[in-house]
Amino acid sequence: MPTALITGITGQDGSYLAELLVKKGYEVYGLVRRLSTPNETRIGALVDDLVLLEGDLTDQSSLNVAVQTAKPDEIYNLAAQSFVATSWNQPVLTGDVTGLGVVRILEAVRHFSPTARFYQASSSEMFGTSPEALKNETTPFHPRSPYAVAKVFGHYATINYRESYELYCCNGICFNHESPRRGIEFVTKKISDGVARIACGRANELRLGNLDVRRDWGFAGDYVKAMWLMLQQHYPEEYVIATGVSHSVRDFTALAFAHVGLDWEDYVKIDERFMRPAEVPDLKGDASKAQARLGWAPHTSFEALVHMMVDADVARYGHA
Ligand code: NDP
Ligand code: GDR
Repeated sequence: MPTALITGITGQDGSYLAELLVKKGYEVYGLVRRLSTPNETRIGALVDDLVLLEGDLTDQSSLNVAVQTAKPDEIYNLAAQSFVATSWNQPVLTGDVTGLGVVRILEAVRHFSPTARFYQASSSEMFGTSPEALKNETTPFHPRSPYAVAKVFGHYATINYRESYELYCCNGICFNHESPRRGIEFVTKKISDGVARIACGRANELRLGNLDVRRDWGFAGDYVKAMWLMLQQHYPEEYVIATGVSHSVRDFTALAFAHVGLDWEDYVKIDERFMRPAEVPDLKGDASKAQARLGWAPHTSFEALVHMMVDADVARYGHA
């Protein structure tokens, strides 16, 4: 039975990846940090199939112990301060967790499990305002937030440990991926939740920031399959994971409201509080390398994703 260790198992991607690996017959360990109220809602249905270990990406000794305990064949480093907007308010913490945290877990791998294969959750945010319209593995980075800067650090640390110590380390450069399990502060979930609350009579407006911004949105359930595939190859490499199509926040909003028979313009208000100090206007990825080498392709359309998220929130609140 292969063994995997997932940091960030309580997050959106961690929960989908844990499900995938349990289904494949893995013994799955998850790193969970101490919180005053445990946050295991996303993995609640799976908890009997997992071994949860206490640890934190800011604490080297807890990572060492987690790696020594799990003795993993594969390590997926998904833990991060992952909300871009928060990274301007907490830049030091973001750098510590999202950037230096990668080096801490790589050090644990190097010393205690050097044959383990390591996946780092890199991000399309690293491309920022890089001028190429369609970003691929050779596109230069121009990060635009403390979060993206930290991710660039983690990305190159991963490559550097591969080159310095011959570890099997790779980066998945994932574009935005969403699901009904997305955290409430991210724009897609904020919209699907807001639409459901309005449709169910619990709210009468939705406040958003920049509606012109475009993102390449896919379904998280499709993206975790690519993470697993990256660790099954002969050689560790970087892969862009994306759908190749971008839509605006306005497009997402219009489709979500239309799904419950409402016109978004009757409910949406622009709120300066949700504008960012430096924005990334458009992100669109070219996943042709992943398609050719991993046989990976996204299976969920933009429309299906929006409908899935709205339906899940409407079901949660009652009836539309
Ligand atoms: P989430 O924000 O849903 O999950 C983040 C996870 O990290 C949670 O389990 C959280 O724990 C954990 N975490 C946060 N801080 C620490 C810490 N100090 N020590 C240990 N664990 C910690 O993120 P996603 O699942 O959406 O994303 C997974 C990874 O992929 C992240 O690294 C993100 O930056 C990256 N990424 C995500 C993309 C996306 O579109 N979803 C795209 C590209 C990259 P807790 O539950 O306790 O808060
Ligand atoms: P992002 O996701 O920053 O791309 O990072 P988010 O959903 O927060 O923002 C997407 C875009 O929407 C614009 N926007 C708003 N965003 C939020 N959160 N709230 C609003 O009200 C709002 N209005 C407009 C934002 O300005 C932005 O341009 C996500 C995270 O998962 C990262 O961890 C990951 O690395 C990247 O995706 C790829």
